[in-house]
Order: sequence, then structure tokens, then C-alpha cells
Amino acid sequence: MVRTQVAIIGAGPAGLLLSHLLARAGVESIVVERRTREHVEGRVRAGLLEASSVAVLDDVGVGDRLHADGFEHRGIYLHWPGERHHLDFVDLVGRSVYVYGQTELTKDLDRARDEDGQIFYYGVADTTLENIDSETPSVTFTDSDGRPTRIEADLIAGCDGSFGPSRESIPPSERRTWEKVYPYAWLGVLADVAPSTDQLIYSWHPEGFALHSMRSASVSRLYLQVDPATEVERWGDREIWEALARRLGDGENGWTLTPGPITEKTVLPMRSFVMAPMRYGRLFLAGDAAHIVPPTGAKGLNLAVADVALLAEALVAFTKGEPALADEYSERALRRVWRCTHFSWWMTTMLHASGDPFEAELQRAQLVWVTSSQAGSTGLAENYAGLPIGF
Ligand code: RFL
Ligand code: PHB
Repeated sequence: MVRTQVAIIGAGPAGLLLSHLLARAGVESIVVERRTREHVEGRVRAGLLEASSVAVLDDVGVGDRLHADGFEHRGIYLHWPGERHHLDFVDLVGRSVYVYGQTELTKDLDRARDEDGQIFYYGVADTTLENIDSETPSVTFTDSDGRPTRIEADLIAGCDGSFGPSRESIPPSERRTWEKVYPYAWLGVLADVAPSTDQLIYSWHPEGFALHSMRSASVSRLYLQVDPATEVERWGDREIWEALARRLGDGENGWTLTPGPITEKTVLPMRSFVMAPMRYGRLFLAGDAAHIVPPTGAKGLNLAVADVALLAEALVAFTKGEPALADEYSERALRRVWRCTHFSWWMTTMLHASGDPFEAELQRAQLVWVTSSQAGSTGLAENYAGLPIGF
């Protein structure tokens, strides 16, 4: 049995950043993670940080490598057959975004936690939350050597992603959920080739959406809209590059897409999900544990950062006998969650082909408005570049 102030379940971006923010305010925590550290650090996921996420990371001393190795982008391109338009977020709303892989952010946070002597349990099994509605909640699990372990804590932070046990440990009568499953998925590829663009290209095409993103000067990250039932093995490398070339407008106005060796392929299902409230008794949820967005708006990782920025403040105050911020946490976090849920849904439905000719015309009309009207482009920029954390 061990004791701590905050037991954190999950060593993804939400759990790691929360442990860091708490430590800086003098609050102790223990982090429990089902996977190995190598697995978590190597998991290729999100890659875009909005201005307010970068500000949080800078504030707590984990932004150095991000500024040295990440790319600061002024905006994005929106493309559809025959048209490419640049939206300049700096001109429109005075904020830029950063391209920096979740793998790299995870390594930076791990390093910062090691320097502070953070206690981690990696590779655990059977994580169970107990007595969360009492003043003495605990987390039990089997550690990586097979020893049954119990952490007694004042508070528990459920940062265990979309499939973790935290959310499920709240009685069904005390939670409400909303879900939308989209009729398409993304095939994501990582390729050892220099990006063919200086900023991300989001492309509408009758055959399906495509996105050109990147990870470094020599690694590109690309996505194709596919059928959710598609099997990843059915997509050969040549077929992927040909679909990307068609959908991203290779050959239009002198732009070309340079193919290269594909090193990873995965299919990502797309759904929107929100659970409320994000607190039950002494358990607080943050990040994907409480909500999922489709990746089109690049909000998943940024919402995780925003949640823990609010949560850290609330838990620190709680440990000092001031519960007001903890009582407000769910409502404050959910305001931003629903804003980003709407934005992600809106970007997704504007850019993905459904096969319905009426919807296709509406999408085009929307794209024309967003790229030609000051109000339209400012709305997209304000949401994409990110609203203030406390919005
Ligand atoms: P994470 O990163 O999922 O971390 C949760 C952690 O909890 C652990 N865990 C447990 N630990 C202990 N006991 C248990 N029983 C546990 N069960 C689970 C997990 O192993 C994990 O380490 O959630 P967090 O910290 O909230 O961060 C959120 C972001 O990771 C997420 O929003 C984004 O990465 C979303 N996302 C993507 N976003 C993009 O913008 N672009 C992408 O390409 C993209 N790819 C992805 C993604 C999310 C994915 N998930 C969640 C399935 C690809 C995938 C596969
Ligand atoms: C990524 O680089 O993985 C990425 C970027 C923007 C998105 C989604 C994913 O909207």
C-alpha cells in the first residue's frame, strides 16, 4: 500500500502534464499506466498544438524542444478541385499553431517528470477505482512484477483515455453521454519523405477527404478518408500515394506531391463523444477519458492540455481546503469541450465526402464562404488556432 495526494490513472499527455503541473505547485502524485513507457512514447497520434497549449507548456518549462524542433505555422490551406486558399491565422486572429508530434511531447513530459523524481507504475494490469464517493478513494492494480498494489489518495484523476476504467466507475445514473459515430474513417500514414507543403493542406474531394500534415523536415504525415470497414492491408503503398495525389491536387497550378517510403499505416475510426459531468465525488476526468473528437479540427490533444490546466488549478486549491474551483471544474471544462466538439464536427462534415450530391454542393458553398469572407475565415481561424483555456 502506498499513499499520495493525487492518484493519476494514465500516462498519456493528460496524465503526464497533470503530474507536472501538480508537482510545480507542491502537490504529490503517483502515475499508473497500463502500457510500457516505450509503447506510450512510440504511439503515433496527434501532431498539432494550438497557441494556448504551447503557452501552458512554455509556462511550466517543457516548451524548449517544441520551439527548437517543431514548426510554427501561420495557418492552413483549404483545397478542393481547382482551388487552393490559404487562411493566415496570424493575420486573422493574431495566433499561430505548432506542428509537433505527440510522441515528442510525451518524451519531453517524461523527461521533465524524471528530473523531479516522479513515481510511475508502468505495465500495470487490472486497474480498479474504489470508494470514489468517499474521502478516502483508492486505486488498486497488479504491478509489472505481478504484485497486488493499492494507492490511497485524497483525489483521483482519470486520465486513462477512451477505453480506461475511470469513466465506467461512475454509476450510470450519475453520468450522461452523447455520441455520434461518423460513416467514415481515416487511413493515416507516416512516410519518410520531406513534406510537399509548408503548411497543412485540408482537401475536399468527391472521392473523399485528404490531409497533408508533417512531423519533421524529412517525415510526412498524411491521411485519407476511407470506409470504416476497410482493412489496412488492402491499401498498397502505390494506391495510397495515387489517391493522395488525386485528392490533394497533384499537378494543379504547378503543385506536386512527392511520394516516399511508408513506414506506418493505421485506420482511425471517427466519433464524437462527451460525458458529463467530468467529476464524481473525488474522481475527476480529463482528456479522452471524458470526450473524443474526430481529428479533423486537431482538437483531441489540445483539449487534454486545456482540461488539465483547469484541473491542476482546481486540485491544488482543493488540497489547501478550497473546494470552489473543484466544484466548478466540470462546468468550466465542458464549455470548451462543447465548443471544440462543435468545431470538430463542423470541420468534419464540411470536408468529408458523403456521396450525396446535395451535400456536396452545400460543402462547396461553405468552403467558398470560409475562404472568401472575412467573417467566415475569422471564425475558422479563431477556433482552429484555439480559444483561451478559460474560455
Ligand atoms: P491517451 O493519450 O489515450 O492516454 C490515456 C492513457 O491511459 C492509459 N490507460 C490506462 N492506464 C492504467 N490503467 C488502465 N486500465 C488504463 N487504460 C488506459 C492508456 O494506455 C494511455 O496511455 O489520452 P489523453 O492523455 O487524454 O490524450 C488525448 C490524446 O492522446 C488524443 O486526444 C489524441 O491523440 C487523439 N488522436 C489523434 N488526434 C489527432 O489530432 N491526430 C491523430 O492522428 C490522432 N490519432 C488519436 C489518434 C487518438 C487515438 N486513440 C485515442 C485511440 C490515434 C488514436 C489511435
Ligand atoms: C496530424 O499531424 O497528425 C494532424 C494534424 C491536423 C489534424 C489531424 C492530425 O487535423
